[in-house]
Amino acid sequence: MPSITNIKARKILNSRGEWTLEVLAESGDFQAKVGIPSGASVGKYEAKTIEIERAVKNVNEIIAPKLKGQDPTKQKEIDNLLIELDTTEDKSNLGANAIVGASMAVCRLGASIQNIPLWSYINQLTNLSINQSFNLTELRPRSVLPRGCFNIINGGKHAGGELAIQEFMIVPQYESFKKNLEIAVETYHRLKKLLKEKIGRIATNIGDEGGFVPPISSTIEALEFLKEAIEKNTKIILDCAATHFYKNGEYYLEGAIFTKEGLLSFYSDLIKKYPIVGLEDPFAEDDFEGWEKANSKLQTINYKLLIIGDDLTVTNPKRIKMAKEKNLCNGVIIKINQIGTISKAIEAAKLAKFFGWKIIVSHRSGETNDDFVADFAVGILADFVKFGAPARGERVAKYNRLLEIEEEIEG
Ligand code: 2PG
Ligand code: MG
Repeated sequence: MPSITNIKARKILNSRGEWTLEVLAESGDFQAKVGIPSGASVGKYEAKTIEIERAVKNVNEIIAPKLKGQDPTKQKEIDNLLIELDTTEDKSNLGANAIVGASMAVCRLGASIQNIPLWSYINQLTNLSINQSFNLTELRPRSVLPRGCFNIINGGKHAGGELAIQEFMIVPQYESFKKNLEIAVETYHRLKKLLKEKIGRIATNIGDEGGFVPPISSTIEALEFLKEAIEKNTKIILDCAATHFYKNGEYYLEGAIFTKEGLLSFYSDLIKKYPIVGLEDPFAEDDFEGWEKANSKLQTINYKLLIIGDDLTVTNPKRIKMAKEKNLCNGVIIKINQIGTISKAIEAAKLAKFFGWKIIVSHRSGETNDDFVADFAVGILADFVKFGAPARGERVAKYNRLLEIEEEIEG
């Protein structure tokens, strides 16, 4: 039986110039390293990230002694140990950043010991833990990779601009990941040219996720730019991140105050006018009434419309179940660090799949060059990924890895 011989954390910088964690796991000659992402628009119900020095210490002094000697290929047992060691519901004792670092590093170590690609190893973990009653036959590996959602205009907490909507994502509709990436890149450059011609060079500055930050405050104006830049076979998904412009039952955007009904009709006008196929976090994380309205009324305009939980569901099986019971969404963002372990993130994704929802695996706005999340998305058979714009090193690392996996799978 292989056993963990070393776990060690150190601090490194992320894409926003903030300190984050790098965790190394070793088993004899095998080594695996991961870099930990962190969010800026963080949901209230996410597992809690703690201060970096404490997180490093917790890995080195509390987690490492406990994991040494354990079998790194038993991911679920490792993750259960981490959860027991922390004891809190929100991972605030040891820190979600410390726990997820150990969980991801051990996962990558397991793949390298088994000498298989990380995506394939994660696919095994996903299949092995299938609850028979789910009957998820589609969880077999398939050759189609997730479809990319490319965030090419940045607003909200990811930018120093005036747009309230956080992410304007384009979703080219071809089968091949490579083709979709090519289209996204062409569109990105077309948009850059348009912004420069119509507003000036200042409009081509970029935000945390590599999308442009034009000096405009109108959602419609941003969508008009997108409409002109995209080709016919490209759709749009918006991450509204509405929790972050919500206060005391009302929504503050574009210099106006919206009631729930007002915001709903704002969205329905957008869906009628633009090729929008998904709205992420259209209402605040606790505004269930707004969510329920969005998920029951907006599909009358486009029956395929995805209402996607992120801050609402936080990759937490309990929140996902609650959202299903209340009929709040039909799609879900999966972020490993929102829940803290690989096993729980897989459980969350499988539960959502069982409900018939679409799965979108996501990066965080603060990233490292680690491409773990690309393998994770393929392994759990996500429908979509969102890793930001096709620009900036920490974003393209993930897209480049997907290109490589597609070539690997297709031979
Ligand atoms: C989001 C994410 C990623 P953050 O809201 O979906 O784009 O942002 O990592 O800042 O929470
Ligand atoms: Mg989001």
